[in-house]
Amino acid sequence: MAEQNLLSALVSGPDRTAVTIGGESLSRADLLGAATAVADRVAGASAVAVGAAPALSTVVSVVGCLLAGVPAVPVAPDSGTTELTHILRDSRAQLWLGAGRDDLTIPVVPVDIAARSGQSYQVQSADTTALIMYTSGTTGLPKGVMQSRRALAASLDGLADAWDWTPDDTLVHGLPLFHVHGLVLGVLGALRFGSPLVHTVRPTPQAYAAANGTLYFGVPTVWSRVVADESSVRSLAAARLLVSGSAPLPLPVFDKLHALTGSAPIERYGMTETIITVSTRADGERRAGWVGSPIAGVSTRLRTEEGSLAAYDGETLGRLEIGGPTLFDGYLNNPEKTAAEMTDDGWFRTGDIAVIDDCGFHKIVGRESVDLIKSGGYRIGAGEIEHVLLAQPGVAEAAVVGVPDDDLGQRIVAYVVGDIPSPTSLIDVVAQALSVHKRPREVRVVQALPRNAMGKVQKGQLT
Ligand code: MLC
Ligand code: AMP
Repeated sequence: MAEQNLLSALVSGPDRTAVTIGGESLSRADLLGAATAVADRVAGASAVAVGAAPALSTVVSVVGCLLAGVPAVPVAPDSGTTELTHILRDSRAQLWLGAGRDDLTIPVVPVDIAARSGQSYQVQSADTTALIMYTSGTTGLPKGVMQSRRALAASLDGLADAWDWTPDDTLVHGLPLFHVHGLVLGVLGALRFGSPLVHTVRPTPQAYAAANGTLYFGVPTVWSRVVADESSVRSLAAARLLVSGSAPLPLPVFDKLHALTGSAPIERYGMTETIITVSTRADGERRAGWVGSPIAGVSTRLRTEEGSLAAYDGETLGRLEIGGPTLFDGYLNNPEKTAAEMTDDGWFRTGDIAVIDDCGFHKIVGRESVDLIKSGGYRIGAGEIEHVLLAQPGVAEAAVVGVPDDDLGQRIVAYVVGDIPSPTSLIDVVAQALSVHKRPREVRVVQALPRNAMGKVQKGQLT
C-alpha cells in the first residue's frame, strides 16, 4: 500500500541531502537517525505538540512522530498564550517537541538534530492519524483537523502525477511549517518523492532566487513580491514549475510571472480539511484565475443554493463539495461540527463558491462566509479576533473584516465601538494572545456598527 510508506523515499531511497533549512542540511540517513531518536522519546504518547519553527528540528520532530505512529500537532512558533493553551488542552498533547517556553504546561522534550537511533518501527496503518492541524473557523477557537496517513499520501500522489514531481526536482519554499502548504506539500512531499528540499526560512524573492530549485511553492503574496523584484524573478526562469496556492492568485501576478519567467505558474487549490484536491497540470493548460481539475482519486461537485447540481458551464456559481480519499477524519472532539460540514453521502462542504467549465476546469470565486478571512495565505476567523478584542477594557462592540489588499489579498481590519484610548495597542493584544499573523493591520474606532433590523452586524458595509 503506497500510503503505508508515507515517507517512502526517506526510508528506502539512496542516501543524499534530504533537507536544508537556513543553510543547515541533513542527509536522509541523518534525518532518519535523528527522527528515530525522537520516535524513541515519544512512542506511546496519544499526541505530541511540535513547536514548528522554520528549522531542521521541526522536520526531525514531525518525522519522529510519524515513525512512532504518534499524531503530531504543529504549533505556530509565535502562538500566543490563548491560542497555545487552547491547542494543548484540546489536543491533549502529552509532550512538547522543540524549544521550551514559559507558558507550557506539558513536559518539553528538546530535539537534538545530532542524535541518532537505529531502532526500527513498524510501518503504521494508513488509518493512523498523522497530523492534527489547527485551523480557524468563522467563530470560536481553532479546530483540530485530523489528517490520516492515507489522506496525506493520496493528495501527495495526485499532485506528483499532476506535476511530474520526481527525485530529480529540487523543491524550494520558505512557508510556515504548521500548515498544509509548507508542511504537508513542502516537507512530507519532498520526503515521499525524494526531491531535496531547500527551505529559505522566510519566503523572500532574494532567497527564492538564490536557491537554484526546479520546483517552487508560494502563496500569492510571495509571488506578488517576487514579480515586484525583477532581478529575482528573472532568475526563476530556469525553474521547471512555479506553483501558487492557498489563496487566489491575482491575474496581473499570473501574467507578470508568465512574462518574466517565460512560463505560466501552476495553480492548485486545497484546504486543511481536504489537503490539496484540484490543480493545473505540468503538461496541461494553465489559465489565469483558474485552479485546474481534480487530482487523481478526488471528485468534486457544485451545488446550487436550492441544493441541485449546478451546470458545468463555466458561469453557474455553486457551493463546492469534495469527495475522495484526501478528506480529513473529522474535527477533534467536535463530532457536531464535523457532521455539519459533511453531506449525508460523505462529501465535504468546502464553504467555497466556484464555477466549473465543460472541460472540468475549476475557478474559485469566493467564500460563502465573510467571517473566514485569507490574509497572506493564512486562514483567519473573524470571531476568534473579535473574542479577544471584546475582552479588552473599554471595547463595547467589535467587528472584524477582511478588506481587499494588493499585497496580502485581504487585510484584517477591526472596527470597534467604545472608549478606547489607544486603538493601535489592540493590534498588539491580538498578536500576543493569538499569533502575529492574526493581528489586525488597522483598528478603526466608530460610533456604532451597521446593523440590520434584527440587530445583526452588516459586515458587507464594512469591507
Ligand atoms: C509586526 N510584527 C509584529 C507586530 N507587527 N510582531 C508582533 N506584534 C506586532 N504587532 C512583525 C512580525 O513578527 C514579523 O517579524 C514582521 O513583523 C512581519 O510580519 P508579517 O507582516 O506578518 O509578515 P509578512 O511579511 O507580511 O508575511 C507575508 C508572508 C506570510 C507571505 C511571508 O503571510 C506567510 O508566510 N504566509 C504563508 C501562509 C501559509 O502558508 N498558508 C497556507 C495555509 S494551508 P519577523 O522578524 O518575523 O519578520 C492552505 C491550503 C492550501 O491554505 O491550499 O495551501
Ligand atoms: P486553509 O484551510 O488554510 O488551507 O484554507 C483553505 C482555503 O483557502 C480554501 O477554502 C480557499 O478558500 C482558499 N484557497 C486555497 N487555495 C486556493 C486557490 N488556489 N485559489 C483560491 N482560494 C484558495
